Amino acid sequence: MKIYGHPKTRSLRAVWAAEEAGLEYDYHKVRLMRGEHRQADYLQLNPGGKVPTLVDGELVLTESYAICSYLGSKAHGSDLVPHNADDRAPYDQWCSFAITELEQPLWTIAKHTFVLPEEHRRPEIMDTAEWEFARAASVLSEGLADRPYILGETFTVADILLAHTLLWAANRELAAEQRNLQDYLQRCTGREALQRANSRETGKTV
Ligand SMILES: N[C@@H](CCC(=O)N[C@@H](CS)C(=O)NCC(=O)O)C(=O)O
Repeated sequence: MKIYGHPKTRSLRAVWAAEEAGLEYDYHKVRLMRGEHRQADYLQLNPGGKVPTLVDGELVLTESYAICSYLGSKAHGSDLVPHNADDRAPYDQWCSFAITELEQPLWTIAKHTFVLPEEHRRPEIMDTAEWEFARAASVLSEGLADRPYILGETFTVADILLAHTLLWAANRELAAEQRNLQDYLQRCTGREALQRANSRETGKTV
């Protein structure tokens, strides 16, 4: 199994999931600054020229949410992805919330700061995006309440997506102000699997 990624990107989600799942994989760094994600051989795997990408035998998978869910389901005996429909329903809800509600304002900020070509950037969108992020964070805070993880006692892939997105916000000085979200972020980022994932991506030992 091979994971294509780059430090400080959404590929951390995939590597974190692989580490939580205890799976063996090769990590292949796609040097974004050198444009390796725009080269023909990489575009064959990921036509959008993005990281992460997962290759597992014949399977080529893009989209961090799909990759994390696949890796979690592949981990025998783990609860990273719920097995029954009743638990799977809120799991899907919070995974979707992470990528469509919580992440989107951050992605808007990133796009209009450094991702888009300069002529397509609209700096005036920043206030709206920050306001949207704050609104999504308060929905998450209410949903989490006083539970350790979003589904309760069990850490799942939904926590990887949510915590990675909160970490992304904190690194952009948009830390969620709610106490329960701060504790949640600390709890999730304190996991050893994340430390291993970080060293796998950066090559630095912890
Ligand atoms: N929806 C995709 C987004 C992937 C994405 O946009 N990745 C960024 C890094 S976080 C990327 O590869 N950017 C390179 C580029 O757009 O040129 C996912 O969740 O996997």
